Amino acid sequence: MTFEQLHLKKENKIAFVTITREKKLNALDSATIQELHEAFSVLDIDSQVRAIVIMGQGQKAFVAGADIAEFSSFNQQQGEALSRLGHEKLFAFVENLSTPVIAAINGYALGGGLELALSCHMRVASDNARMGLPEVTLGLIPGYGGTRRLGQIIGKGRAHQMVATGQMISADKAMQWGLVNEIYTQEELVPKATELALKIAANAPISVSHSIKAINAQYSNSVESFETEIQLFGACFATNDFKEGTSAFLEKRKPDFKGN
Ligand code: DAK
Repeated sequence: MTFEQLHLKKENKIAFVTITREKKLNALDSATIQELHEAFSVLDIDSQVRAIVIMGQGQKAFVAGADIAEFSSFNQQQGEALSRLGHEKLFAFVENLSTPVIAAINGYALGGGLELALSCHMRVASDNARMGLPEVTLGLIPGYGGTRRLGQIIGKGRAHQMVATGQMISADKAMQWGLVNEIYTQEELVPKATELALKIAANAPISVSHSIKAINAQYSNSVESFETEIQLFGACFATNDFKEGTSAFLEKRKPDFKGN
């Protein structure tokens, strides 16, 4: 299986998935989302793979968000439809895999990038990592499950703060808030994530996969919350502030939001 946007390696029952759009800070475009879906689908049924580590290429970013250039011209229907597709192909898909996925956050994890990490079963980070959901600075809200999963992991009040300010937090703060399980130096990050994966790989695979299902079941009693997010996210695409926010980013200037 060959990929254009990913690199895949398997070693000692661990699979390593690296997103290779380093020049765009590994931003998630639809081709990358599709490839991730294919890679995770294949790895999840590979009996030789007991845990998966995902990271971004380079030292700067895990994933700096969904690809703003790709969605800046979308309308409400397109925004809503693509949010739904993203949930199915990647975000809910990863969360519900039988194989545990560890996000090794090696730099920026922003917007859809942080949402991808939130979908993973565990998160470890390098000490230079910066995490945030900056969607409100673009005239959007998180559209890939962030409004549900962030609060589940760090608590409602902190989730409101991160989403409403759109500000990034440091690796230290993320550790303090329980957003990541461990922090390591950049050099240590992948070896330590591998160590964690190997500990999981030594355990009974069916027990591990059932434990994922059982833990997820405790948090998924409200299917409607994703539907609410999808519809409100789509509605943002009908606003002038969304056009202003994404244009300002692409034109490298500050947005001037008018509230309509
Ligand atoms: N999308 C597209 N390109 C991006 C990008 C992104 N999210 N993030 C970075 N890049 C590109 C930059 O445009 C630049 O490209 P060139 O100009 O070199 O061609 C290159 O990556 C390097 O970035 P910078 O030059 O900006 O690097 P700096 O070190 O100066 O700054 C930064 C790093 C991470 C602070 C900055 O790049 C930044 O603010 N990036 C954007 C962060 C962000 O707002 N992320 C998006 C969050 S919103 C959707 C579903 C979900 C979503 C949207 C739609 N649909 C279903 C339609 C989710 C939205 C989000 O994720």
